[in-house]
Amino acid sequence: MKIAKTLGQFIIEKQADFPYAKGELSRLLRDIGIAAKIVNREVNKAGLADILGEAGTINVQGEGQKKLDVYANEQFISALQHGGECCIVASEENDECIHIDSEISKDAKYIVAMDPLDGSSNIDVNVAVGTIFSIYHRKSTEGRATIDDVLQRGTEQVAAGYVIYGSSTMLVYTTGKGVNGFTLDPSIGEFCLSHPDMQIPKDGVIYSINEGYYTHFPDGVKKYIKYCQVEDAATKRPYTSRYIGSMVADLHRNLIKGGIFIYPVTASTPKGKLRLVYECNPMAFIIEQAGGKASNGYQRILELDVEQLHQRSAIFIGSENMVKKAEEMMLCFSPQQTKKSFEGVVELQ
Ligand code: AHM
Ligand code: MG
Repeated sequence: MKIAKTLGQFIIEKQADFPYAKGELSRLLRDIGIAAKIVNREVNKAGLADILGEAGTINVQGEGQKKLDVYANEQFISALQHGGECCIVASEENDECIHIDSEISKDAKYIVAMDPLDGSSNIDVNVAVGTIFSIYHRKSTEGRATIDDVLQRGTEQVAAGYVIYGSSTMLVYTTGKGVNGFTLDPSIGEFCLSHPDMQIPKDGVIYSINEGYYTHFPDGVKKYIKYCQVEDAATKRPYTSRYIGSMVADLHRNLIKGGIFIYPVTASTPKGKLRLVYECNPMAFIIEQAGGKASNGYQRILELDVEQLHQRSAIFIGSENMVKKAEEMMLCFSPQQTKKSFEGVVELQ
């Protein structure tokens, strides 16, 4: 039987891609991989352990937290604290950044932003959930790292990835040199390289959007949905609608099969729902590295100004030609009123 390459072996092999690096990024990725395995263990037995249900706390977005959100948050933070390569962590579950001030982290030069358990409303019904992470270099050179070190544009990311806890568990990441996917082999407890050099098809036949909010969508989005539904053999329309409600799972499927995922501004979420720092930017980096495109309908996600930790953005992400088509519809039917509003989110006319 062929022996698969493990995540650890792959990371060491790829260290040569960064001649200036001394192994810190490799160690940081390893720490994230370890935390992912621990969270995976708990997610898998969620139905057995007394871990389902509300934790009784409310996060900064005002949403009820599930116990597993809290657990995943603690595991990732603790792995980063013990690893010594990260000086500050920004998490969806914490109002403020978490400084890591331990002795081993005093020279740490990386910043990690993460959504420890994305799509957590799906846990109770055994639907795939995920972890999203994004890694930046610390910019400041002295004293404690600050929020300004975290508020960097998506183009500054040095690595990003996600873990999908699905029918199998996978870790997919990029360091800006393509995208590679690893599947957890539970028998040996290792992530093994299963999807080398992932490429998203330029065209796809899947569109993923919560159509329940249709009447609240901008006209450009409504027109794009109608475009997806029209019969046209040349472009393989009508397209298929698939929406899990777990961004990691929806995007993972579209990355492999081709497709577009849209979470636009809506009447009730006028700045979009998904968060720029730890959801949109890392996913945009991964999808671009796989040959796809990510936009807020008008501008490249990775170039949006980041003003706030929990800033939201609209997102149109996936196969390049599908995103281009959706952008055309936005420009034509929902043109930008102003170039950019405060949070990098466009105002609609
Ligand atoms: P969460 O980070 O609180 O889990 O919210 C993010 C999730 C995404 O995974 C998913 O795409 C979206 O929210 C679904 O939202 P909706 O139920 O409004 O369609
Ligand atoms: Mg989330």
